[in-house]
Amino acid sequence: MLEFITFIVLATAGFGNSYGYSKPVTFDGRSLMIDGQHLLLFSGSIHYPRSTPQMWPSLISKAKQGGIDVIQTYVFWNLHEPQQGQYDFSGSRDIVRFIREVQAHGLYVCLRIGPFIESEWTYGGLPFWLHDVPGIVFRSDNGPFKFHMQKWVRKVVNMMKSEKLYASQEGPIILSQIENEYQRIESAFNGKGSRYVQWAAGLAVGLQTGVPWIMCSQQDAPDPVINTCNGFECGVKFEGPNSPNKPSLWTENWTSFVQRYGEEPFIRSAADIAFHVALFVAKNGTYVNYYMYHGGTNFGRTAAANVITSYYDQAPLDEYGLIRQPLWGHLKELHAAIKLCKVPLLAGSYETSSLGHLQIAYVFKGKSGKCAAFLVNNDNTSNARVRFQNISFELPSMSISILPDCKNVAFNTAKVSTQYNTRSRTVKYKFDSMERWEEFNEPIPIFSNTLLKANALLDHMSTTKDTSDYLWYTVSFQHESDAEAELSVVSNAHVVHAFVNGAYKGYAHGGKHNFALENPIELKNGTNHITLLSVMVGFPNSGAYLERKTAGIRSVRIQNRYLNNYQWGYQIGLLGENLSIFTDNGRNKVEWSRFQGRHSRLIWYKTVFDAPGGNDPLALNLGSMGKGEVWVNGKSIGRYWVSIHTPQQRPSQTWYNIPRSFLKPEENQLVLVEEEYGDPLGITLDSVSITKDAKY
Ligand SMILES: *[C@@H]1O[C@H](CO)[C@@H](O)[C@H](O)[C@H]1NC(C)=O
Ligand SMILES: *[C@@H]1O[C@H](CO)[C@@H](O)[C@H](O)[C@H]1NC(C)=O
Ligand SMILES: *[C@@H]1O[C@H](CO)[C@@H](O)[C@H](O)[C@H]1NC(C)=O
Ligand SMILES: *[C@@H]1O[C@H](CO)[C@@H](O)[C@H](O)[C@H]1NC(C)=O
Ligand SMILES: *[C@@H]1O[C@H](CO)[C@@H](O)[C@H](O)[C@H]1NC(C)=O
Ligand SMILES: *[C@H]1O[C@H](CO)[C@@H](O)[C@H](O)[C@H]1NC(C)=O
Repeated sequence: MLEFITFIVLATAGFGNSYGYSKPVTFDGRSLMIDGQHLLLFSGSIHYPRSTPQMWPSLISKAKQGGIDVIQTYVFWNLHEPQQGQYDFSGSRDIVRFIREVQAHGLYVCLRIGPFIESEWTYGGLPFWLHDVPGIVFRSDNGPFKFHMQKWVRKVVNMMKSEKLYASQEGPIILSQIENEYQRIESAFNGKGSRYVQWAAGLAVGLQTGVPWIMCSQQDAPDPVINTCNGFECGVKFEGPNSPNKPSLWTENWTSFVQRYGEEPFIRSAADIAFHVALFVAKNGTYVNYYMYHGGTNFGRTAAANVITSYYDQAPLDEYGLIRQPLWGHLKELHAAIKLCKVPLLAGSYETSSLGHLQIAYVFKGKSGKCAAFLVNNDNTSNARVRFQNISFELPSMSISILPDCKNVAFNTAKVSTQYNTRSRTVKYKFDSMERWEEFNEPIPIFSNTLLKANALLDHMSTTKDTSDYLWYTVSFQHESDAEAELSVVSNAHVVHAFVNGAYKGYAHGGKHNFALENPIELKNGTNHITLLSVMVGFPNSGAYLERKTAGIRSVRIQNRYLNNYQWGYQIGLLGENLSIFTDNGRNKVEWSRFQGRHSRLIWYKTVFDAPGGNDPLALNLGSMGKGEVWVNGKSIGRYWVSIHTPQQRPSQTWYNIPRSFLKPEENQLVLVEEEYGDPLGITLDSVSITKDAKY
C-alpha cells in the first residue's frame, strides 16, 4: 500500500518530463518552488577545489546537520581548462563527483557558473590564455569573449545535463548563476555593458536547464533571470527583486571576509550574522546563502593577488572542516527556529507593526490561523520591553526574537547559548634535525644565459602567463671603474629581489601600487650583472578590463642612468619549478647537498617525514620561515608568507593545511622554496583539534 502511494506521487510529479520522475523548479514573488511547493532555503558555500574529495562527505554532512539545505559552489574555469581545449576534471576538480556527493546527502545545489567568478581566485577564474585571444575584451559585448564564454558555459551545462544533475532531471541542482556582481563594473563598458547583460541572460535562459538562473548584485537582471543580493546586511540594504514575480534571494551572506597577507582576520559574531539572516527572512527573504560555510584552502597558486592560502577560516566550518562554535550551533538553532515558521511564512499574509521607536514586528499569518512573528529591536544601546499581541517581551539590544506561534520565543539572535570551542594545535613532529634536510641553491641567471630578450621592461603577467610566480629580469653593462652607486627599482608586482654581480642586495614588497627598492650597490671596473626577481603572489581577480592589467618592474635606475631601454634578458620561473624538483620524477634532476645552516636566499629545502597517527587534521607551522611555496608529495599546499606582518605585528598566517589524503604512512616528501632567510629547523608538523571551552 505504501509503495502504491509512493508510485502515484512519483507518477503525477513526472509531468515535467515524459521520461520518469522530474521536479520542475519555478518561482514566484515569494520563493523558489519545486513541484509547486514554496521553499525556504538555507544555503552554504563550499567550493570543491578548496578541499579534497576525501573531505567532501564530512563537510556536506556537517552542513546538513547545521540546517543547511543547499550547497552553493562556483565553477572554476581556469582550473578545468588551464590550456585552451585541455580539460581536467580529476581529483578535487571532479565537480560531478562533488555534486553527486551533495545529492547523496539529500541536499540541493546552487551552481554559480560565472564564468567570471572573482572568488579571491587567481584571475577571477578566467583562464589566462583568454588574455592572448586577439581583440578580446573580457565581460563585455565583445565577439571573442562571448564566443569563448558561451562555449564554456555550454560545456558545463551540457555536462550537468548529461549527468542528469538538474532538478528538472531528478538531480540536485535547483539554481544556477550566470556572470557575477557585474553591475559594479557595468558602466565602464558604456552601452556594451548592458548589451552584455542581456546577451548573458539570453545565453543562460536559452540553455533550457529547467531550473531558474540568477545574477547576483545585478539590479537590472533581465527577465526571467532573478537578481539577488550579496553583502553583509541584505536585510537592511537589499532593494528587493526587480519584479514582483521574483523572490528575495541572498546569495552571499559573508560570514567573514577574505584575508590578504598583512591583514588581520575579520571576525563577525554569531549574533550579528543571525540578526541579519533573521531580518532578511522577516523581510520576505526565502533563500540565504552563507559565503562561506566552509572556506577551505587556496592550494597551489590558486589564490588571487596577496590572498592567504587559508580561506574564510572564520566560517561555521573552519579551514580544516572542524565545527566552529558558537557560530555553527547558533546558526543551526536559527535555521530550526525559522523552519518552525515555515507554513505561515511561505503561505501567509504579511504585516508589520511598530512596537516602539526602534522596535518593529514582522507578522506572517497563515490561512489555518497559524501565525509566526519576528520581533526586531534595532536599538544598539539597550534592551527594550515591548507588548506584542498583549504579551510582554524583553528584546535584547540589536536582536530579533522568533515566535513560530506568535506567542513563545523559540530563538533570539543575540542570546548565544551554544558552548564556545577552542582550536588547539599539538606538535607531532619537529623538523629540527639538520641531517634530515637537503638543500639546492636556485641559480641566479645573468643576461648571457637567458633565451628571451627585449629592449624593454616586459609585463610580468603576459610574460609568465601565470605558469609561475617568478620572472627574472637581467641586464649586463660595462662600467669604467670600481664605484659605489645607488640601485633604484620601481615595481607594481608584489615583491622584487635584487642581485648585483651574484650578491644579494635586498628586496622590497608592495600591494596594488608602485613600490620602490632603493639600495646601495658596488659596481666594478668591467662587466656588471644586475638580476632582478619579480614575484607575484597571485593575479588580480576583479575590476573592469582585467585583460589590460599589467604588473612587474617599471623602471630601473643606477645613479642617474635609467636602464629601462637597455636590452634585458628574461627567464620565466625558477629552475626548480621547470624541473619539478618537488616530484618523484624531478627530484634527482638537480644535485642536492647536505643542509649547511647558512640560510641563504632563494633556496630549495627537502626532507621526508612519516604521517602522525590518528585522524586529526594536520598543518605545518611555518613560523620560522619567510616567504615561499610548499609541496608535499609533489602537491603544492600553497604559498606561504610569514615575514609580512599585520598592524598588530604578527603573521597573517602561520599554519598551512596538509590534507590527510596528501600523505602516505611513511616517507612523505616535503619540499619548500624559500625566498628569504627562513630557518627550516624551526618547522613543526602539528595536529589540529577542537576542545570545548569551559569558560562560557
Ligand atoms: C513582503 O511581501 C509582502 C507581500 O508580498 C509585501 O506586501 C511586503 O511589502 C514585502 N515586504 C518587504 C519588506 O519587501
Ligand atoms: C547605533 O545606532 C545609531 C542610530 O541608528 C547609529 O548612528 C550608530 O552608529 C549605531 N552604533 C553602532 C555602534 O552601531
Ligand atoms: C490583555 O491583557 C490584559 C491583562 O494583561 C487583559 O486585561 C486584557 O483583557 C487583554 N486583552 C486582550 C485583547 O486579550
Ligand atoms: C679598468 O680596467 C681596465 C682594464 O683592466 C684598466 O685598463 C683601467 O685602468 C681600469 N680603470 C680603473 C679606473 O681602474
Ligand atoms: C622554464 O621553461 C620555460 C619554457 O618551458 C622557459 O621559457 C624558461 O626560461 C625556463 N626557466 C628555467 C629556469 O629554466
Ligand atoms: C548575513 O550574514 C551576516 C553574518 O554573517 C548576518 O549578520 C546578516 O544578517 C546576514 N544577512 C542575511 C541577509 O542573511
